[in-house]
Amino acid sequence: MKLLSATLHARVGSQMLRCLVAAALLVALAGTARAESASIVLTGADRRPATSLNGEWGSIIDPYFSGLFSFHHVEKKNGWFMNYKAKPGDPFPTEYNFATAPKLKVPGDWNTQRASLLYYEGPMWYEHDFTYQPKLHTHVFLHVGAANYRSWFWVNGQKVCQHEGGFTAINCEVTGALKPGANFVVAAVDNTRLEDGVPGLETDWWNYGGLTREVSLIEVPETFIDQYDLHLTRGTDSEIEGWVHVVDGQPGEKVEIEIPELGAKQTAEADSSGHAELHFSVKGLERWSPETPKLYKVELRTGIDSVNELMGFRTVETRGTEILLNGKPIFLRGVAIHAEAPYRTGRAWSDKDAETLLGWAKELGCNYVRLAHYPHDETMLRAADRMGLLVWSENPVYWAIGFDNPKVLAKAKQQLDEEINTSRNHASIILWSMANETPNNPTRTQFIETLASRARSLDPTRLITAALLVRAEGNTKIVDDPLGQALDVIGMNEYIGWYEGHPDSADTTQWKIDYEKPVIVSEFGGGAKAGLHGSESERWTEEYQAAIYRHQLPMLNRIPQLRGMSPWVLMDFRSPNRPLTGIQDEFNRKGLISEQGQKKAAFYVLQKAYENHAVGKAE
Ligand code: GCB
Repeated sequence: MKLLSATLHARVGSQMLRCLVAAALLVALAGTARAESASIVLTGADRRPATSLNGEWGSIIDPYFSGLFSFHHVEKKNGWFMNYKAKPGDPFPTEYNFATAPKLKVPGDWNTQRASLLYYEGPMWYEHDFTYQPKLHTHVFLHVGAANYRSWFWVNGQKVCQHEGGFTAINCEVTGALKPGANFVVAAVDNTRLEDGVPGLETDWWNYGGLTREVSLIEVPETFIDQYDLHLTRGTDSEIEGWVHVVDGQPGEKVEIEIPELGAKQTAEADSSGHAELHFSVKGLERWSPETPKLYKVELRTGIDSVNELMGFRTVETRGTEILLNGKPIFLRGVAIHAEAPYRTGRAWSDKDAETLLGWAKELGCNYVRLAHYPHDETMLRAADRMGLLVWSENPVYWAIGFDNPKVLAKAKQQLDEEINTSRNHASIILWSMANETPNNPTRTQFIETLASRARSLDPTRLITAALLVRAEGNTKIVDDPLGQALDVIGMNEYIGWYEGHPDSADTTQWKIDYEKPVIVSEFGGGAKAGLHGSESERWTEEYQAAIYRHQLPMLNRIPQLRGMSPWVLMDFRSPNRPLTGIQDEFNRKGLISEQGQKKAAFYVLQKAYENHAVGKAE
């Protein structure tokens, strides 16, 4: 790569000269190269023209964290790996070389790319060469869809940012670090589980590490739109409201929104903080719903910056124990989904992965999916918008994390902010879930209440939920977790017939739910190995799993507030908690479909129930 770009430059000398002049100008404009800056949120990053940095990246495994935190090395500063090209006069022999190191595909977790990395938890170094020609009056961001779990980035040896959180996008400004011609980016990604991480030390999914989502360079003008929110006003079918935020604009900077198909055009002025409020009426709007997932082209402009969005408009609210979509009660026929890639396994990230997973949900008869247990890739949300699937999107607060640690709260808040600010324009998302199955104690309750009010203040247009645990007294299941007070919709998980009793235990189960709020049974289910057949009383057979579903459905109908369900889970997924040889082989087998796409008997039980509207109040 380096050689190639050098020859290229020799051949196009005059172009090179132009580049150098441009670079000089750029440096003059930017002052000295910018110091490391925090990652920012770029709403609709996937709608902007981008230069892909996907492909083969050199990779060096660093199990002792030597590159990050080496104590014996003179360069004690973080990241000695990043300078691997700056060798002249180096007193040390080169002990690392990305050019000769094995490659990893980006995007992609490392675990499923090399057998020796299946269980690896620790830092991995990545390097990629690219050519770039700086442009005047342009900010450039290194966009990383997600890197699990902590990540550090350098461009041409200059640190550009670091990030924590494995499921939200990173946007590092790299303008001052780029140069004309050959450039290189180095990333350190560490998937070590942390006691003060979110999630924490224990989960029931594989801790896939690496640059798991797409990587690109995004260029925006000097004055640009970083975030926006447009939605239909609750209680109306023709009022659109929201805001646009402009970076580095003048007070009074004009913002324009156009929805050509509706003949709607609206302008607003940004205040001194770059915030422009919008509110306008449209005629003839077709509202987005699972039956009519109508998306409009929306153009957002300020100065020479523009974002071409694709958006649906709908409202969601609760009334008593109802969930109303566009003012009408809806029952959420759903299924829970992990970001496990169908067929090839590993972390899902592509359009194809999204189309396969959500295609199966549609085939099942779903109008809704619970995207567990962390924010999924933007491609999933775009596909849900397109295919007409309502979405529950979840912050990775899972099981027992460090609820008493303010650092953990700050991390959970940061990931929630990133999730909401990135994904708030997807019509498909109706629920923000704060957490999954957390222990009932006051410290936990306060922690999650803080998140819930944060989510409400960021986005008052959606419903707040969490998957609660259920307790039992004899045959009665009780939902009285005080956290329910902070939620608009109560999610709850139960495993009758699997972790307790038998499938027919559901026949005699009674429910006592202390909240007059809509309830979603966010999980139920049981394991089966695809192709393993036997009697209904034999665990792990498809018949046993199907029996769980058959007995659950009438029981669910005895919950008066039941407004939705998302059985666990659409597809088998990899988890180190599931070692049973010959059956699980490190896969959670509660899928209705195996990771190789084989549908199990329970798939058809649920499909039939959804087809016949056999569960839930008729809409
Ligand atoms: C749960 C968790 C989910 C697990 C599932 C199971 O309650 O929310 O992440 O995978 O149970 O299979 O036990």
